[in-house]
Amino acid sequence: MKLPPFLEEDRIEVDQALDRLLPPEATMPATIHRAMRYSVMAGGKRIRPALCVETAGLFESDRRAAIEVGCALEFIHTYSLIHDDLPALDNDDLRRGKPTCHKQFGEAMAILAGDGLLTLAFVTLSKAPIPAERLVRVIREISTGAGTVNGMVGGQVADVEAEGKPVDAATLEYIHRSKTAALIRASATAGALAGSASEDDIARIRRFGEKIGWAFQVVDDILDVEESSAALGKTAGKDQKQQKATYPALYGLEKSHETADRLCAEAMAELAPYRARAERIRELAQFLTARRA
Ligand code: GRG
Repeated sequence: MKLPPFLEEDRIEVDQALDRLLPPEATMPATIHRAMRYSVMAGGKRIRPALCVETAGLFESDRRAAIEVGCALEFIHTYSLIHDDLPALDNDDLRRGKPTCHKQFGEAMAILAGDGLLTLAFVTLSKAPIPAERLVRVIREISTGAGTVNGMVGGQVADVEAEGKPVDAATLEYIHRSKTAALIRASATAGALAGSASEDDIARIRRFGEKIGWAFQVVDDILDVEESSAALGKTAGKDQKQQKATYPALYGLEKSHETADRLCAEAMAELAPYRARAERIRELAQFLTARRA
């Protein structure tokens, strides 16, 4: 899919850094390194690294440090996709327009490639050129966002447990805010922390990330109903088939669009103090919530 020009610029830079940070394919044991590279380099939009780099750019910051933190986020995100696609979870054959990791390398190697990427994320963070006190906060922000308490894994657990059951509004909100918004919030906040943001700025960026991440998942639910598999690069219509807890299922499409718009407007309002400096982040937020794939 076509990305806006500045996002394409970030993507190219992030891809170069990912290539540098991933162990070469021939490194022993070669199979896992091939599988890790296959999934990371399969062509994601690199939204989480872009959010990290662009929020860092609002403040005094070292772009190389923000790129490396962004790569750690992309390793975690890719691990979550690999594991989510496994037969025991979503059982998907297609991801980023290619066969899923377990289809290509087998289930055992896909599980291990996910484990390897999660671990590599923290090796990468530990080496990022950021003052130690700030770096510890970056690590706490990201590990919490990826974790079980209001984080990505916790949200995934609630999502699995809600399958096939009628779900109430509070559970649906918990799933979306934890499964998807938490890592997106961590991406934006880590960027602010990697730069010279004040405590007020950090809190503001965290609220922005939370709202835009939540809106992103509502839009993802909508796209699953409205778009084809070819346009999405993954299997469309799966949510309904698997009786997943989604906004369209609980509220219908029209109300889901309204919710996405409202969350997006609330996120944008948090950026007001940064005026023209936040133009790229506004564009990115718009892309996230208007995207067609
Ligand atoms: C811990 C196993 C485990 C899963 C965590 C993230 C996740 C939960 C599951 C992945 C599937 C899914 C529907 C996630 C929702 C977030 C989302 C829309 C992911 C796709 O992200 P993009 O659009 O993908 O950034 P690319 O391929 O561009 O990186």
